[in-house]
Order: sequence, then C-alpha cells, then structure tokens
Amino acid sequence: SDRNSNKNHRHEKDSETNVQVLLRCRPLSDDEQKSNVPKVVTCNENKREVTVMQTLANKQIDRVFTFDKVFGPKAQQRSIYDQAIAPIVNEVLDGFNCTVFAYGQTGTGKTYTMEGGMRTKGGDLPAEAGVIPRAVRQIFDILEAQNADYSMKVTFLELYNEEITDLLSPDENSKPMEEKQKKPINLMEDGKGCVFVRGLEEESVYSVNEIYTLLERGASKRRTAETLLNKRSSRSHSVFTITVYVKETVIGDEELIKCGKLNLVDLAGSENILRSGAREGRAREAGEINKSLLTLGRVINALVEHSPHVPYRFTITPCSCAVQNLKDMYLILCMPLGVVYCFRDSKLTRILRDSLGGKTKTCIIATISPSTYCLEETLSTLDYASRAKNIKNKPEANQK
Ligand code: ADP
Ligand code: ZZD
Repeated sequence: SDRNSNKNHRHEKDSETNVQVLLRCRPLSDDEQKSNVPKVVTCNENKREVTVMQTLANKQIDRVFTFDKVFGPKAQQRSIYDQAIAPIVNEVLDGFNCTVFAYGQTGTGKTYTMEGGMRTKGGDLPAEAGVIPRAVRQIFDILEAQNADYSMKVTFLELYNEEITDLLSPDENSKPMEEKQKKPINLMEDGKGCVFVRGLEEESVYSVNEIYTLLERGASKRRTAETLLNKRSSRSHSVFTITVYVKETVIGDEELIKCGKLNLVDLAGSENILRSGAREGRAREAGEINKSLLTLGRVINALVEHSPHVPYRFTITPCSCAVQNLKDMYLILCMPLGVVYCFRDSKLTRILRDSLGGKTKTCIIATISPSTYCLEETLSTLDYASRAKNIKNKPEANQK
C-alpha cells in the first residue's frame, strides 16, 4: 500500500529516496579456516538475502534478511564499487551531496571496504583498492573525459573521543613532542546553521596521484596515533570528504558552478555501543542504554508505519538528549551508532548534518563476519541495517 500511495502522490514524493543499505560478508581468515571455525552466515546475492543459522534450545532457527544489495565472501572490491558506489559518484558530479558509511563490528572489513589494501607502485589501482581510491579515480576520469573546468578539495579527519584529528595536516613528527603545535580544530556554525570544521587542512587537489599522496600522509598519521593508543581505530570514526566544483558552460553569459560533495565514512566498531559502557564500570547506564534502544526501536517503527502517535519523547542516556523533531530522528537513524554517540551535539552528526538532514543520498555498507563467534554482533548489525532501509531522504542538487 505504501508503494501505491507513492504513485498517487508523485508530485509530493517523487524526489524521495530510501537510504541504500548494502551488506557485505567477509571471508573467513586463513587462521579461522585453519582452525575450522564454523560459519553461520550464507549469502544469496541474486535474491539479495543473508541467512544466519542460529541454534536455540537445540533447534536450528534460520533468520533471513534482505538488503538492496548483498555481497558474499567472494565479492571483489571492484565489483562492489562498480555495482554500488559508481552510481553514487556519478550523482556527486551531477551536484548532489552523497555519503557512504561503513558500519559493523571491528574486524569485519569496514576499513578494507572503504580504503582497501596497500597501494602499489605506479598509477594503477590495485585489485585490493577500496571505495576511497576508486572514487577518487572515477571522479578524475569523468572530469577529464568531459574536459571539464573543475576544482576539487579534500579533507580527511579522524574523530576519537569527541576530538578531531586532521589526518592531512603537515607532518610534525620531526619536532619533539613539546614543540608540536596543535592547531585547534573546532566546529563552527554559520548563520544558516551550516556546520564546518575550522582549522582543518583543506587541500586543493589537481590529480589522482596528488590525492594518493595525501592518503598516504593520512594513513601514516593514523598508524602513528594507533601505536600511541592501542585499538584506537576500532573506537574512532574517519571521514574522508571530496568536494568537486564544476563550471557549467551555459549558453549566453550566465555561469553556473555545480558543486557536489562525497563523504566516505568509516565508523567506529559497532560493538562499542553497549560493551564500552559496561567495561568502564557503568553497567547501570548500559542497562539504560538498552532501554533507550528499545524505545528508539518503537519510534522507528512508528515513523516507518506512519503511525499518528510517535513516541518522540524519550531520552537517551548517558547524554540525555530528547529527540524533538524528524530532522533529529534522521540523524540518529542514519547512524545506528548514534544511540550512544551521535545526538544533535555529537561532532560526527554535526559534521555530517548537511549530509544527513535529508538532502543527501546516503548509502550504508553493513559489514559482517561469517564466524559463529561473531553471531551476536552479526545479528545486531543485521537488525540495525534492516531498520536503516526505511529511512527516506529527499536529495536536492546544489547550485551556486
Ligand atoms: P574493520 O575495519 O571492520 O575493523 P578491517 O577492514 O580491518 O576491519 O578487516 C579486518 C581484516 O580482515 C583485515 O586483515 C582485512 O584485510 C580482512 N578483510 C576484511 N574484509 C575482507 C574481504 N572482503 N576480503 C578479504 N579480506 C578481508
Ligand atoms: N587501509 C590502508 C590504506 C591502511 O590502513 O593503511 S590503503 C586508501 C584510503 C585512505 C587512506 C589510505 C588508502 C590506501 C593507502 C595505502 C598505503 C599508502 C597510502 C594509501 C590506498 C590503497 C589503494 C590505493 C590508494 C590508497
């Protein structure tokens, strides 16, 4: 019936699009294979289904989930990119803002999917290259084929404990610790409520190799931070943003600049949601978070079913943030992690507000492991990703 009403109200709803949700299951690692770790996940790419085998009270109960696209353990980086991401990048060049999130438990392939394996010598893309280097390549290829008049900027940041690190700022490793001048990075809001990151290195880039060199800087900077604080990457988010400006040739004197932005986000491990609270001796709060999760689930269902009574008035611990309107709901729904981190005032949601407020095309890549030892987290990822399928955005092209 939802479909029908969409058709009948075309004039109102025709620019609405659902958030795209893709599911990727990684293969068992060599070690897991050697020790015969049982697999509990099977993927049917044609039917776009993932089946999880679960044994409850000696009975096998299968759970089946459907997504916009499903990529099994054999799926190559290139095929995921070509099928799911390339169309999004085309939209960026048409002047839309697009955001791709990787969401999932640590070790399931978020970074592998977004960044990929090592860079090789020469300009060619390695087969292991992930979404970021492929998107960079595609954007340049298209602009060059069109002989377009364009300019481009990239930023790359890491968010850890509500603190932003600029992954592109010039290397300060040569200086002793005391002399390292940390440039303050702040979130600022302009008069129109647009959020921008002040103090972030914004590099204008002119070639694929130039961006790859910047990525190298970012990757090594992150590795340095990682050795200083173990396991940082599982608890931090990274956001790589490309902004493209293309000059349109218009008949007559008018000059239009089309602007598109692509955010590629590698979220913190989803397992941090509930465990971190308990581990830090906040078990009581963890219980409250659970309660909030349930309430959040009810809100989502009400929204999805267009129920007249939406129980908006709930609070999220530990930050106690009441969701007051639909826009805020989007922020939280677009990012399941949001239940703990991402409220109106979290930095991640503020940075991405522009992209999550409804005008952006959003794609979530949920990553899972096939191993029986990950079963619980896998089900939680699948549940969240399934719910995210129901979020609607209303993309609008930018024009300057
Ligand atoms: P996460 O970012 O979710 O913590 P990683 O991207 O670091 O996970 O992946 C964990 C390990 O599994 C890495 O060694 C990575 O190379 C490997 N891996 C993940 N996904 C795949 C895949 N689809 N194919 C092959 N190896 C993978
Ligand atoms: N995942 C690798 C980086 C890591 O954690 O080190 S792969 C891609 C996107 C963002 C940052 C780095 C990369 C990456 C890379 C590897 C080594 C040196 C520089 C950059 C990469 C992979 C393939 C093509 C281009 C860049």
